[in-house]
Amino acid sequence: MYNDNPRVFSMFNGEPTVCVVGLGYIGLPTAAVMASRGWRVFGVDINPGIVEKVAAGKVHIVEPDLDDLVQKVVSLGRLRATTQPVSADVFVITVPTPLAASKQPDCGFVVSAIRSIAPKLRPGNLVILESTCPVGTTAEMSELIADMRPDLCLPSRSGAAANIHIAYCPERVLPGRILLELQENDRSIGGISERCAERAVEFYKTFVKGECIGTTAEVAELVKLSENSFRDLNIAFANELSLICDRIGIDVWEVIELANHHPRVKILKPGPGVGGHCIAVDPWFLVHSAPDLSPLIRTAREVNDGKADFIYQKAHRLLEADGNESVACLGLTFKANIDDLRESPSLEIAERLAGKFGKRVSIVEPNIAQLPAALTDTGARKVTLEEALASCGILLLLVDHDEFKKVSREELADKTIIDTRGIWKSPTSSASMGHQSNVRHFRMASTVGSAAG
Ligand code: SAJ
Repeated sequence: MYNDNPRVFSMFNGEPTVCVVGLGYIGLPTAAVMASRGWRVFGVDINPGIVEKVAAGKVHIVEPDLDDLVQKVVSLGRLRATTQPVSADVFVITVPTPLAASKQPDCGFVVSAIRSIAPKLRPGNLVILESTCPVGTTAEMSELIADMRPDLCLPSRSGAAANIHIAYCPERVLPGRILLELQENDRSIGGISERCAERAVEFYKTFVKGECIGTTAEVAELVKLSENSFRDLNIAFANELSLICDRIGIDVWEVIELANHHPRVKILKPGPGVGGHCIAVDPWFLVHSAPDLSPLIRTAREVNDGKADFIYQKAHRLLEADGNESVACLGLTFKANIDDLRESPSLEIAERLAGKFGKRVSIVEPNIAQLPAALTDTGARKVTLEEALASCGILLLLVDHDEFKKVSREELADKTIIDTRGIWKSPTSSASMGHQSNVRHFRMASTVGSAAG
C-alpha cells in the first residue's frame, strides 16, 4: 500500500523508520506526509502540549487538510509523537532558527536537536537538516556529532569511509499550500559528501514528486537564503512604489496592474510589511555573512519593516484627528487565511495602536481564538467582523482574509478606510492600500486609463 519505492526501502532492514525532530509548521506536515508514504515516523517535540495533541491525532496549527492526514496516520500507527528522539534509520531536523536581538542567526535549537539525536545514532543512519541556516551550519553539525560520537565515522572527517551520512535539504513550502507543495516542489539537496547527497536524494524521492537535485550542503544552504531574500527584495520594491504613489496621489494597485501587462514585468503586492518566520528573517542571515557586500538585501529588509511604521502613522493620525472615533484592525496574522502570527507586521501595527489608543481599538481575526498576550491588557477587544462594521468608523484592513473580501460596498460606504492589501479598491474609492488618494480612475471598455478627478 505504501511502499512505492522498494529500492530505497530495501536499503533498510525491516520497516524503515524516520525520526522528525521539531513538530512545527514544517515538521508536522513533513512527518505526516512521510508516514502516509511508507515510513514509520516518530515525531519529536520538546513541547509536551504539542506531543500530547499529535499523539491524539490532532494538530496545533491551521493548515488545509493537515488535520485529516494527521488523524489518519496516527490512527494507523504510522506516526507517533514523543518528547525524546528514538533510534531510526533517518533523522530529519525541522526546528526553528530565530534571529537574535542583534539580527544574528540563532542556531541554538539546531544544536540542541543534534545533541539530542547524537546518542541515538547508529552506523548507516542518514541525518538531514531542513531548518534555514547560515552557510556552513551543516558541516558544523557534522563536526558536533563527530565530537560527541567518536565511535562513528562522520563525512566531515572520514570522507568516503563515513558510516553516517549528513545532508541539508531546505523546505520551500508555502503556508496554506504545505501538503501540496511538500510533494510537488523540486528540492535542492546538499550533501557533506557526494554519497551523502545521493542517499538524501533517494530518501526524498520516496515522498517528493518534484525533481530532487543533489548538490553540496553549502550550496543548498545558500540557495534557501537566496530564495527568500529574492522575494523580500521584490516585495520591498512594491512597498517602496506604494510610498511613492502615496506621495504623488496615484493608485499603486492600478500602476502595478498596468505595469504587469509588460511581458517581462511582474511586480509583487504592497502590504503592511513582510511577516512570517522566513522572508522577514532569512535575509538577515545573508547580511550577517557579508555585511559589507549586502546593502541591497539590508535595505529591502528596512523598507519592508518601515512599511509597518508608515501604516501605523497613517492610522495614528486619523485617531488623533477625531477623539471620538474608533478603529477596527482587520487581521493580525502575517498573511491571509492562516493562524500564524510570527513576525506579523499586522500584529505589530495593532499592538502599537492598542498601546496608544486602548479601547478605541477593536480587533477582528477569524483564525485565532484569543488575542495574543501583548494585546490583552491594552483595552483593545476582539470582536466579530459584524460588530466592527457596526461600531468602528475607521477600518484598517491589514490581512486579506477571505472573510474581509466579502464585505460589500454598502457596508463600507460611510467608513474611513485604510486598505493595505488593495482588496476594497473601487473606481470611486479614495483610499486603497493605505493611501488616501484623491485620484479617481476611469476604466473604459477597450482600454484602461486614469485621470485625476
Ligand atoms: N507579501 C507581500 N506581498 C507579496 C507577497 C507576500 O506583502 O506580493 C508578504 C505576505 O503578506 C507575508 C510575507 O510577505 O507577510 C511572506 O509571505 P509569502 O507568501 O511571500 O511567503 P511565506 O513566508 O509564507 O513563505 C516563504 C516562501 N518563500 C518564497 O516564496 C521564496 C516559501 O516558499 C518558503 O518555504 C517559506 O518562505 C519558508 O519557510 O522559508
